[in-house]
Amino acid sequence: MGGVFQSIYTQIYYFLDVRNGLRVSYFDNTVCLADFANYVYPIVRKRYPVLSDCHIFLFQKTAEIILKSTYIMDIAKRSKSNPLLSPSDLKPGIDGMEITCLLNPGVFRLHDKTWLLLRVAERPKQIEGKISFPVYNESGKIEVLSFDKDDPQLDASDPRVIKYKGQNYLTTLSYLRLVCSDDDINFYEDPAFPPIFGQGYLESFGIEDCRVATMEDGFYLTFTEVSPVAVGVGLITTKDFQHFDRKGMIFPPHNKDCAIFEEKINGMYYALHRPSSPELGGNYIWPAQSPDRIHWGNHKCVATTREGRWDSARVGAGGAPIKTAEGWLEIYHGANKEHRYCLGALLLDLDDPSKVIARSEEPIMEPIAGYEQTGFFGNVVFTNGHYVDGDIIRIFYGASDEVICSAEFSINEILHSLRK
Ligand code: MAN
Repeated sequence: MGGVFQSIYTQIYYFLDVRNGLRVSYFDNTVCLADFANYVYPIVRKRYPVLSDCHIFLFQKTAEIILKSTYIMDIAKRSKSNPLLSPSDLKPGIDGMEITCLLNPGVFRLHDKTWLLLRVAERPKQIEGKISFPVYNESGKIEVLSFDKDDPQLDASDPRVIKYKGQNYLTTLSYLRLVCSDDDINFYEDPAFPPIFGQGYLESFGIEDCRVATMEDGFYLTFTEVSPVAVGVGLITTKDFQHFDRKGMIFPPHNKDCAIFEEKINGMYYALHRPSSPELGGNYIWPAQSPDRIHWGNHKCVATTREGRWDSARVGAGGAPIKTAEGWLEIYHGANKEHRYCLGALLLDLDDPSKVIARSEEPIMEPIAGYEQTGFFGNVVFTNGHYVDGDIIRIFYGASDEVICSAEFSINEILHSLRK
């Protein structure tokens, strides 16, 4: 019997070899701990019919302990309808362009519907041997720039960004576009709600990854403004998503991933943001305070990257922090040096969000589904929007920087994972 268990354990490790992709083929792309039971135990039973229920129970417990203590902490329950939206589901919003990617939506509830403020990335149909992409020119009109792919001065190793003669450009131009749904699965556009395009020089390479804070005096939209001189955080407010008040850049470069807390704490507004300090420091999460949500101060650092871990290269806030009995819960993204983007959780003090109560050791969600591993930029799960319904957080997320998906977390389950 010992030999049988020996090989079962070998088998567990074999199944758990997530990092070389085996898990995907064995687990039908959407594994979580519960699925593990459904997939693995029947196989073990079939292969070792001699095992009694008691052995299987022991096997199950051992497997769970190994799973919890080693690799799999992915506790996201992905929608069976994923991906919910792909580039071909919408018509391009800019004349002469194609939609290349749908990414990272802001999320809010309005008129009993779920709304996604999608980031839509467009570019012209690509011609053999060239890289062409749109930018806004000085008079605010779309202009297409084009480079020869074999130009020795061109660095096009990253599908998202190119470098030419020392200047960085984005390979697509992003803007924000609304879709809504009655069932969180089928999303459609309402022509009464206009898209939001970049405006002015600081948005001439587009606007990206909008967080929507639903506050008592309206919606606060924070997004990345990209231009030849900077990446910073812009703010737009609206009460109805039909009329918009543009407040300009509220966190200067280099900064992004800004999530405003949806209520005041001790009379002050708070936000998480992600300044970058590449020479001394890095890409870390910082809370800041504000009397009015436009002027921000009292900056502190709450989460740095962790060498050798899943979040070793960059971390950034997701959607608005969620108030729980145990603290403000923030689902954040972390990427390693290979640009593999996962999600983790941070728990911050209810009275003072610059105090960290707990942080995920392992990701609570990893790119393990096929649509999360392959696409415009593979191995990415990235969220900046959700809504909360009791214990459930329904996140909407960009997978592989190409398609829009959704998944659910249990708040209790996340808090439990943080207590270990
Ligand atoms: C950056 C941002 C995101 C994007 C990820 C992965 O963090 O540009 O919009 O999803 O990279 O490419």
